[in-house]
Amino acid sequence: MNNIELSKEISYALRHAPQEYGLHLDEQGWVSIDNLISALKKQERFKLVTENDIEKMIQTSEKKRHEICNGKIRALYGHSISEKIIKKAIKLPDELYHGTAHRYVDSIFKIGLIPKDRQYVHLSQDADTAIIVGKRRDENPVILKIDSKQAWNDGIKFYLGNENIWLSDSIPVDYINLVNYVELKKR
Ligand code: HQG
Repeated sequence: MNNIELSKEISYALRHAPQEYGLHLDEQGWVSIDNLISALKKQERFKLVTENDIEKMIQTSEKKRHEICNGKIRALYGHSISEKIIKKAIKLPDELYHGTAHRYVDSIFKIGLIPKDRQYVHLSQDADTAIIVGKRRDENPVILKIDSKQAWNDGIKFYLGNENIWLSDSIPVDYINLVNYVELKKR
């Protein structure tokens, strides 16, 4: 068992398939860490997993995907389960970014950003994070700048994922602008 395997398994359980592990998320996505550990231990490769292993995995991960508090654990973003996780709406930066693939751009400029298979659209706090996200789908990703200040003023809600990731229900075309990726790379 390594940290990446453990992180992926916990993300799968807490974002996409809690029922496969006999878990039920509360409305903010929390489950008892003991219940998660018992469920993981049923698999040979996780049979020795401890709470300490999970804490270490979270601390050493390059992204803050999970959070532990008072004997509970939750995924901070990325959910696809049908029961929507309630996120707190809070004030956000004036601009946010979204990295995506060229092949999606026409559709995005027709209907806006939509959550697709997840519960929320995922937006990045800065362009560098957006480039990393976009590179998952396109070697030279398209970076979109979101006028979050205007969107917020017009009543669109944003929710905090972690310190780099913001969430929204959807982003209409009016608030989306193309950023020149070549310009970003020169910085
Ligand atoms: C695109 C990872 C066509 C959207 C990342 C994206 C992130 C549209 C794809 C987090 C569209 C969905 C989420 C439209 C949106 N037409 N395509 N109207 N609207 N799309 O994976 O934001 O490593 O669900 O541009 O780093 O790429 O797992 O979302 O390309 O933070 O922790 O549809 O997941 O984090 O893809 O990534 P995703 P995402 P982890």
